[in-house]
Amino acid sequence: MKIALTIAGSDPTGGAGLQADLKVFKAFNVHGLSVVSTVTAQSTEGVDSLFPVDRETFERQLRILLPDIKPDALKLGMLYSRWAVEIIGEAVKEFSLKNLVIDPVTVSSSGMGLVDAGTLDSIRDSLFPLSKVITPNIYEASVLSGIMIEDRETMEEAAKKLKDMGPEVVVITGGHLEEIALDLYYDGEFHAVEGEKVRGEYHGTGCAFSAAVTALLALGHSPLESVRRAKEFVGDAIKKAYHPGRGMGLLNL
Ligand code: PXL
Repeated sequence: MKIALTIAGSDPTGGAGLQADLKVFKAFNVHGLSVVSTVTAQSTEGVDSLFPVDRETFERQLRILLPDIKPDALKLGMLYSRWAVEIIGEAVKEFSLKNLVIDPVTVSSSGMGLVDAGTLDSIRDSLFPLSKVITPNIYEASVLSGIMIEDRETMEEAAKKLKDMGPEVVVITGGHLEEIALDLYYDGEFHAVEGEKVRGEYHGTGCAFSAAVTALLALGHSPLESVRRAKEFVGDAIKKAYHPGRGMGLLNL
C-alpha cells in the first residue's frame, strides 16, 4: 500500500486539517500518517483558538516516525510556527522525502489567522525549493507573490513568479471567473483545470484538494493528472456536502 504523510493542524470538526487529510488519503486507498503542528479549538461556526504544540513535541513526532516509515508523498497544511518550517526542511533533506505538496495556509474560512509572523516567508524561502506542488488560493498567491490577482492575466503573472521560487508545479486555486471554478496549473506551461462552480462556502476544501493531490502523487500519477483528479474529487465531495452543525457545511469525503 502507498503511504502519505500530512503535517498539519487538528480540526475537531473533522472538516479540515489533519482529520480531513486522513479521510482523503483513505478515499484513495493510501495509508495515512499524521504529525500534528497545532491543536485548534473550533466548530463549524469558526476557529476559536489555536494551541501550537511545543517544538520538542513537534520534532519528536517526525524524528521517531520517519526512520521507521517513509511516505511516498507528503503534504504540509497549517504549520503556524516558524521553527516548524526549519524542522521540516531538515527532515525532507535527511530522509530524502519526495513529492512534497505545500498548502500555504494563511487564514481559516472564518477569517482567523493561522500563521505566526514570518512563517509564510520562511515556507516560501526554505520549503518551496524542495517542493513538487504548491496549492495557494488566490489570496495566498497574492500575498506570496506580491502580485494582486484580479484577473486571468495577473493570475498567470503570479504563477510564474511563484514557480521562480522553486516548486516544480504551481496550482492557484479558486479562480471564480465567470461560471466555472478555474484552477490555474503552471509547470512552465499553463493548463486551466476547470470544475463546475458550486455556490456557498465549504470548510476544508483547500485541505481536501491538497490532500487528494498528495494521495494521487503517492500512487504514482503525474502532477497534472493528480491535480485534475483531485479537483474532480473535491467537486464531488462538495456536491454531497452536509451541515452537521450550525455553521459551515462540511465536505463529504
Ligand atoms: O482550511 C485551512 C485550515 C487548515 N488547517 C486547520 C484548519 C483550517 C481552517 O480552519 O482549522 C487545522
